[in-house]
Amino acid sequence: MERIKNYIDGKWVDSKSGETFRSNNPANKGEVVGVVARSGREDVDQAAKAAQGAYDAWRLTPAPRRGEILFRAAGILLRNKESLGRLETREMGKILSEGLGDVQEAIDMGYYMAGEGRRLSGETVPSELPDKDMKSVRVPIGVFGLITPWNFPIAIPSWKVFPALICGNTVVFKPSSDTPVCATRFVEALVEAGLPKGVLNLVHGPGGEVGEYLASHPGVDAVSFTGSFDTGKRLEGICGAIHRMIVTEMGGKNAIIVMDDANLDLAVEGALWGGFGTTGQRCTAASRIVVHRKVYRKFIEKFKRRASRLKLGDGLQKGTDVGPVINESQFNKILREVEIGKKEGAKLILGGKACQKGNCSEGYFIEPTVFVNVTSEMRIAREEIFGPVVSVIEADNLEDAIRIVNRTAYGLSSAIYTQDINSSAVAERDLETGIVYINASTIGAEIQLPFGGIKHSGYGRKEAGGRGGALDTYSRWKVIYRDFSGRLQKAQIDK
Ligand code: UN1
Repeated sequence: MERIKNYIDGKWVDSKSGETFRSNNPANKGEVVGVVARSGREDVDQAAKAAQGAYDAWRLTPAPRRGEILFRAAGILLRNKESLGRLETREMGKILSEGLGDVQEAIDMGYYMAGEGRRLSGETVPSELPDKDMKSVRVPIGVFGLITPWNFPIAIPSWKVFPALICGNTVVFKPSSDTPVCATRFVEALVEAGLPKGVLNLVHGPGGEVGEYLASHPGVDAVSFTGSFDTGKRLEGICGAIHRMIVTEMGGKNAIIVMDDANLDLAVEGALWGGFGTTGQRCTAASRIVVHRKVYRKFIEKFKRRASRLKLGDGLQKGTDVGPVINESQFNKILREVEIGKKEGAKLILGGKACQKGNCSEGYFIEPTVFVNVTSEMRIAREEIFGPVVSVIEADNLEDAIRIVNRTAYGLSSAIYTQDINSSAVAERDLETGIVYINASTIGAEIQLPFGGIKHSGYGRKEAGGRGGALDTYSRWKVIYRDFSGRLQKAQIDK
C-alpha cells in the first residue's frame, strides 16, 4: 500500500486537511493500491498560485528546450512501461495488454509533442504595404486546469499535459479519484525528467469539490476536461459564465454498421473488440451494432458464439479477455441499465448478470452482455452505459443504418463494415461523428490526428494529436504587424 501525495510547487505534500481516500483494485476490492491525499480548496489555491508563479519563466523557455524535458519523460515512461502497465491493471482493471497499450500511447504522445517543440510554427504572409511584415505566432494560454478520467489513466493525462507544456502553459492537474496512483506515476516521470517546479502541479480529490473549484478558480485561464456528459456540461456552464475557455471530451453511443456485403468474420471481431475491449469502458466503445437485415441472424449467431467464449477475470492473469468494471457505483448502474433494457422489450441473449464465480468473486465483474431486437427508441440504444453491454439493431439498407447511427445525442465514433467502396464513401460523408472507421472497429484512435466528437460528445476544440488537436487546443494565435517604413501607412487606404 502506498501513500500518494499532491505535487505542488515542486514538492510532494499531503493535503492541508491531512485527509485521505483509498484507491482500490476493482478486480479485488480488498486490495488497496494507494492511500491518497484528499484535497480541498486550499490545496487548489496553492497549486494555482504555484502554476501562476512558474508561468513566465516557462513561457520564455525556448520550446525546443521544453521539448527536451518531454523527450526525457517519454524515455522514463518507456523504461517503466512494464510496471506502469501492471499498475494500470491493478488500479483500473483493464487487461495487461491494454494497460501496456495505454502506457505506450503516453510514450508516443511524449515523443510526438517533444518534436513539436521545434515545429510550433505559424504563418508569415506578405503585407499589402511596402516595408511592413506580418506573422502569426503560437503563444500559450496561461494556467491550464486539466481534469482527466479513469479509463485511460496515463494516456489521457498525456494527451493533455504534454501539449499544454510544450505550448508553454503551466498546469494544475486533477486526475480521477479512481486512478490517482497511475496519474502520480505519470507526473513523477516529468519530475524525474527535470521539469522546473510549479510548471506542473498535481491535486488529488473528489471531482465535485476539487474539479469544480479548479475549473472556476481565478488563477486558472483555461480548462480541459474528459469525462461524463453531465459533469462536462456543468463545467461548460461554469466556464461560460466567467468567460473562460473550456474543451470537453465526453461520452459516446458509438455504432458499427455491418452491411450485407461485409466480411462477416471481420465485423464480428470488430464488434467484440469495440464492444467488450476495456470492458466497454471507452468513450469510443461500440455499444450498438447496426446490422443489415440480410445478415442480421447470421451475425447474431456468430457474435453470440464468440462473445460467450470471452474469459472474464483479473487482467493480470494470462488468458483473460475482459476485466472488471471500475467501481461499485458503475457496477450498479450498468446492471440497472440491463434491467431497463429487459423491461423495454429488448431480447437478452447473453450475460446480463454480475459474475461471482471463481476469481471473479472479489471484484466488480459483469458478464459480456448482448441484447438483440433493440430499436433506436429504447434507452439502451440511446444512453451511454460504459460497460460490457452491446445492443444489436436491425437495419433495412445503408440509408436506414446511417439514420439509426445518427439518431442519438452523441457523435463521437462510428464504423462501417462493407466491401463496397461507394457505401463506404456515403458512410464517411453522412455519419455524424467526429471519427469514422471503415472496416475497423470504433476504438483505437491514433494520436497523430485530432480526437473528439460532436453533439453531446464534445465541446470546443479537439483533443490528443494532430495540429488541430494538441496545438490548437493548448495555444492561441497572436498576430504581429511590423512597419519599418518610418512613416504612417494606412492599410486598405494607401494601396
Ligand atoms: C476514451 O475512451 O476517452 O480511440 C478515449 C480509442 C482510444 C481513446 C479512447 N485511443 O478508443
